[in-house]
Amino acid sequence: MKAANDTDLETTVHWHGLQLDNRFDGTHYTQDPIEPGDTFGYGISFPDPGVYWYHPHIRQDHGQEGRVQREVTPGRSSGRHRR
Ligand SMILES: [Cu+2]
Repeated sequence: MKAANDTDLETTVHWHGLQLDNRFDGTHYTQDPIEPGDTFGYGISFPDPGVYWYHPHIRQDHGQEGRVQREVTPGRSSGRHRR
């Protein structure tokens, strides 16, 4: 997922409910901010059905957030519970 910062504030995108590399977590502890006009590529995937959410980490986030819903695909295993 590519995040494009079209605002005039630096930001990151913080993900909730995903297992991901720390460098893609999107907090200021793990990532340098995305400067206005820049982009950042997040290496994320959604192997399990569910609802996930994300929001910007900036000083004034104005309650902005988004959701990602990964639906169950009939006949397809997530691969996480195979033996
Ligand atoms: Cu968060």
